[in-house]
Amino acid sequence: MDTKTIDQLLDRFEKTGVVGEGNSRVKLVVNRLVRDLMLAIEDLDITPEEFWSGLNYFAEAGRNGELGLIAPGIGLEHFLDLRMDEAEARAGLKGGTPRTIEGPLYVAGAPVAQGEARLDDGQTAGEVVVMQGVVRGTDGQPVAGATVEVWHANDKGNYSYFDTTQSAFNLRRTIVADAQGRYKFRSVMPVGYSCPPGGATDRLLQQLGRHGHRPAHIHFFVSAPGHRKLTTQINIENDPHLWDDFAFGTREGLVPKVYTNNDRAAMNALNVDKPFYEIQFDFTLHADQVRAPATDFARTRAAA
Ligand code: MBD
Ligand code: FE
Repeated sequence: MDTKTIDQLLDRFEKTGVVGEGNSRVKLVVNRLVRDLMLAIEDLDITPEEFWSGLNYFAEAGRNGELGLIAPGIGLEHFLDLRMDEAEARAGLKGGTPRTIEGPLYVAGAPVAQGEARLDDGQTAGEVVVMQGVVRGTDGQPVAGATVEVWHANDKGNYSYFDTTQSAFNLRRTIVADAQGRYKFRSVMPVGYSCPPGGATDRLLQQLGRHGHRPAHIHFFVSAPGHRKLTTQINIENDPHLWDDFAFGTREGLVPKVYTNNDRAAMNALNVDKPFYEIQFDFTLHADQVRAPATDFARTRAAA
């Protein structure tokens, strides 16, 4: 079918069964996506079998909660980040800690701690890591009382809540920075996540000739009144997948040095008998900016 015929068909569809105005934005977006899909079916000569297998594929992915994993896996979540970067640049925003994808594994409602927290429940295997830093504005001034939400995987790459073998909110906290903008936490070193084997995302990636692994990382939402919410992650250096992330989340500026602390007194203070890791990382937030799209946009998330 040629494009003109497709457009005539769509024109008829859009005028059939009309009972009211509907929502103009939804109409615009849906009509566009349907047209793009029809053009793709035509150009690629997508067979009925392929069409229905694709439809049922998405149905299964939805039933199994994997749509939020397919979005980063095909690069769409990173694409949204790059578009937000462009919008901020157009609004004249410069500097600030780079954003990167949230992913599908945040859970709202983590315990709140003042200044410092221990993220692991004491029963979680893994090497001890202490991470700390300061939240600042782009003017370099500390942001007193900034909120640092942190979440990460355990030493098997699994996240509490989704992995029901872990205790509630294990490796998840909301840390309120002190009057000098400082936050600090102790936890256990995460290992990179892998897509559930045999699941919708994993099978798709296999067909694309790609793996479903992420490098080890720690997620953050950093927010404060008068500032743009920052969604980001740090990556653990030397991970084999550091620059080969199936979700395209690794960015320059988000790979801090990981130090090994083997000082006996420091080990005693943490009650550990082995050297532990230390990471220093400061966050820089942009001030509120009406000329750039909001970064604290609504998104349905798990809550416990
Ligand atoms: C993750 O842990 C993650 O951070 C992303 C973006 C996708 C899947 C799993
Ligand atoms: Fe993650």
